[in-house]
Amino acid sequence: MCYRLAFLLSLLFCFGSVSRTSEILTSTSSLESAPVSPQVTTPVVPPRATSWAEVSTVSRPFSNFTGSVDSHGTCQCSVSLPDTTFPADRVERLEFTAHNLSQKFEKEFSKVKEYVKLISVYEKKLRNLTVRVEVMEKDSISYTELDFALIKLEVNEMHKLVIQLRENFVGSTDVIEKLEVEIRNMTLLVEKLETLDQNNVLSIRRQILALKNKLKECEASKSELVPATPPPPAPGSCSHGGVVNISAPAVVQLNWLGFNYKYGAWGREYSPQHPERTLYWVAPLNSDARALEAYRLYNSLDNLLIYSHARDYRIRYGQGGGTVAYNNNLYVNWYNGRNIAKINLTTNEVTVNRPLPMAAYNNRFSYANVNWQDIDFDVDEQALWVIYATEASTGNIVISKLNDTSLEVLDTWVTKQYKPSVSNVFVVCGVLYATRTLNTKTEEIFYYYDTNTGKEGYLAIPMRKMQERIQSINYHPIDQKLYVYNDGYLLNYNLVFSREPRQPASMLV
Ligand SMILES: *[C@@H]1O[C@H](CO)[C@@H](O)[C@H](O)[C@H]1NC(C)=O
Ligand SMILES: *[C@@H]1O[C@H](CO)[C@@H](O)[C@H](O)[C@H]1NC(C)=O
Ligand SMILES: *[C@@H]1O[C@H](CO)[C@@H](O)[C@H](O)[C@H]1NC(C)=O
Ligand SMILES: *[C@@H]1O[C@H](CO)[C@@H](O)[C@H](O)[C@H]1NC(C)=O
Ligand SMILES: *[C@@H]1O[C@H](CO)[C@@H](O)[C@H](O)[C@H]1NC(C)=O
Ligand SMILES: CC(=O)N[C@H]1CO[C@H](CO)[C@@H](O)[C@@H]1O
Ligand SMILES: CC(=O)N[C@H]1CO[C@H](CO)[C@@H](O)[C@@H]1O
Repeated sequence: MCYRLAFLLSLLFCFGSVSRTSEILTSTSSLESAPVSPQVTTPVVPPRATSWAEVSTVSRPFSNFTGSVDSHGTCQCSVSLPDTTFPADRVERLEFTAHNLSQKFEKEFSKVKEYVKLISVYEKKLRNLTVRVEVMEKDSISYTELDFALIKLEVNEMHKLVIQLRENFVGSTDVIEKLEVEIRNMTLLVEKLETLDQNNVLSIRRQILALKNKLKECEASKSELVPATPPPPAPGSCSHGGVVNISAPAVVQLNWLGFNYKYGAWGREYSPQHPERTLYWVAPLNSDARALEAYRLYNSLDNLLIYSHARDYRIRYGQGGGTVAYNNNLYVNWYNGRNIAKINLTTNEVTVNRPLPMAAYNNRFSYANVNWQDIDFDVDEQALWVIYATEASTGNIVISKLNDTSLEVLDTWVTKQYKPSVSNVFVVCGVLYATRTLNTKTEEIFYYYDTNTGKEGYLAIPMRKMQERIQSINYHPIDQKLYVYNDGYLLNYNLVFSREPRQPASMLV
């Protein structure tokens, strides 16, 4: 991947004379087909390098170069070059190569920095895991074999990664050292050659390059059609075309109550006023798959990973795994009805508890394979949402935007998708995505409803899972991850967004 010295030297041995003696630059962006008459030029030896003046739109001879915009708005200029034996082409190539090399150097260097960072992260994780194992060993009764199996798996994975990193790392330093030497040599070479440039061929060429750029600018300012490729969406931004793929799942851990607590939800609290906050919540249901009586908060992912500094709360009581946390409040379906409730996470007080109008409840229209989740809260960049079904919708998914303070319904959309046939849903940028089960190892994001446009349609994005049933899915707008409760395991997925703005749905329902 790096340049060889032999190649560089060969450039030196095959110097010849400059092939071109003059260049005429014109912009061809003008739509009129009027003939462009280039300025007449005579080859002469130019004076020593002088600083290059701004190219104005007025004709302005300088070092026998003229630049102008003609009556048709065409940018044009011409320059004469002296005939000389100076190997300008080759020097230029050397300069480009030097530039390439220094770019490669930068790239390799940033890689090394990244590896160093990664290694320290893994070291920390390993230390934390060791602590976890020690804790478990001391208190062996409350942990199952599975906990150990899970940890062993994680340690193994990390070990593999560290080995991989180290190999890459060694390769990189080698390459970097070589690159460094080559760049130094190249720079010296170019400098030496430049002193031999009696006729300022190089400076003229640079001026031509500058002119070419000016021409480009001139054209760009005329057409004002500058199609820039949009950068990937910033955290919390909706300047993308929706979900197009999803990563493999990362197993974060088993929920704190253990393997028997297969039902529930987890996520990271989102607050538009405090987007940086890292407050994680875990809300397993009782083993009846229905009652939510306890939840747990962690102030960081690190704490969650090692089950430390947890704050446990009891509530009386919620129902199902549709829970979400938003603006320091927990939102739940209240037990045995269509009431929805808001619980202050600082005080654990229920501050609002009111009916969700028309909502079906108590397992009337829950999700496929998941009971008691007739009412499912979701959070995205824009709002707090509640997903449910009504008798009027005959079980089809109804999406309502809520006032997160009062829990009043602000707006409602009725879809054509039957709720009990989807396994779960999440919302990103006002677009609802629904999943269904393909088999025991794979789920599929198969349906969307865009509340911004009222359009709905089908997708086919496979989503791997660790256990059979997806109990709940929650999205966090800042890290753009999904938080999935998978039969007791807490999973994380990264979403991949289309860079192009959303195109019209091709497959309307
Ligand atoms: C510099 O790199 C670009 C792209 O990597 C390549 O197309 C070009 O040929 C290289 N130039 C030289 C002089 O090596
Ligand atoms: C760089 O130049 C030094 C001396 O000028 C030479 O010893 C060395 O081999 C050169 N290395 C490369 C990679 O060009
Ligand atoms: C989607 O992501 C998966 C997992 O990262 C990858 O294997 C797959 O190639 C991706 N598919 C597309 C269409 O980009
Ligand atoms: C929760 O309660 C605390 C203490 O009473 C209060 O300061 C805070 O504003 C409340 N938070 C919300 C989101 O209502
Ligand atoms: C939400 O409800 C609160 C309290 O009733 C009210 O002050 C606020 O204006 C409402 N916001 C919206 C967007 O309706
Ligand atoms: C500055 C300079 O070299 N000007 C020359 C440009 O070319 C004309 C002939 O076209 C000469 O007369 C100038 O001396
Ligand atoms: C017990 C233990 O070592 N916990 C550490 C886990 O990692 C975090 C940082 O990521 C440390 O702050 C904890 O002390």
